Amino acid sequence: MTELKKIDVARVTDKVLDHAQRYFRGEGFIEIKPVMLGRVTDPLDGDPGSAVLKTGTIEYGGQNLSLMQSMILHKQKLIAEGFDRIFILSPNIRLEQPQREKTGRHAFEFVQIDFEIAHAKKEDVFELVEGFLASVSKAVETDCAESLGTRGLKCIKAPFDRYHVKDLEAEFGPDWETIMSEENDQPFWALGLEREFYDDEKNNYDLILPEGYGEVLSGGQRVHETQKVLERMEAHGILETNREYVEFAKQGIVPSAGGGIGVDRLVRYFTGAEHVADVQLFPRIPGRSVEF
Ligand code: ASN
Repeated sequence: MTELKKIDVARVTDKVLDHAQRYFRGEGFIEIKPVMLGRVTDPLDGDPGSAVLKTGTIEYGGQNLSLMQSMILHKQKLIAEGFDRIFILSPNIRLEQPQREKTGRHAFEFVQIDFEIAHAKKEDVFELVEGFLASVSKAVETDCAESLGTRGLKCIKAPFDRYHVKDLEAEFGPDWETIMSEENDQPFWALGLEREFYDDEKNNYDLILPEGYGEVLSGGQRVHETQKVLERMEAHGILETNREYVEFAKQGIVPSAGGGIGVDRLVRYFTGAEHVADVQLFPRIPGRSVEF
């Protein structure tokens, strides 16, 4: 494959973002502006897929504020306030361990298409995301042919297969994600992963891209029973550090489901790039120094 030019990466990224905004609006969502600092953020607790060294913080105006690791808690707050279907092009900072460079898909600054649906179940999310992936891949193939060069994109066919992680682990061992991703030529859902306190243990999911590109979305039906939320937070040792969320939970969480789609990961798959660094105009890769 010829070397990917920055302008080609930018064109494919532009197409993905443009399509996402059209698609989600067409499905009845409204776009919410991102927040980048919060009194709380996604603690990324209990998710073996995450390996952050620490949460980035700044002190300002006498307050200690966290850099947004994901807007999940803010999405839940809006849902509780009566919002129904929301999405955000959400910039996140995750100070990942330097070894994450080797995965080819970890960046410490990235944007996700983060969405949440009030009173939804996992099947609602599957249908929404399958429709998005099938249509965005067509849009990229048609409108970005020049940028894709010799990269032959497989036609994405919905619905995607669904597997339980327990079964995948039993068959392939702890490396199931890599093995299955490499063996498949269609995306597939993995269900029931070990997760952060806010995700239902049984009804959470990852979407894994084919051809070795790995995870592109994580999400779940959210735990909404106050008692259960508090128990899970306590078990994860994060009750004290998330007092504001505890207060929110006590007032009542509205059930919802959602997820976040990593934009760079999707663009990496579409372009066939070797590393996510190759699809970031200003690469932010764990273990590498920032150049500009
Ligand atoms: N955006 C994801 C979600 O909504 C959370 C994450 O990025 N860890 O579940």
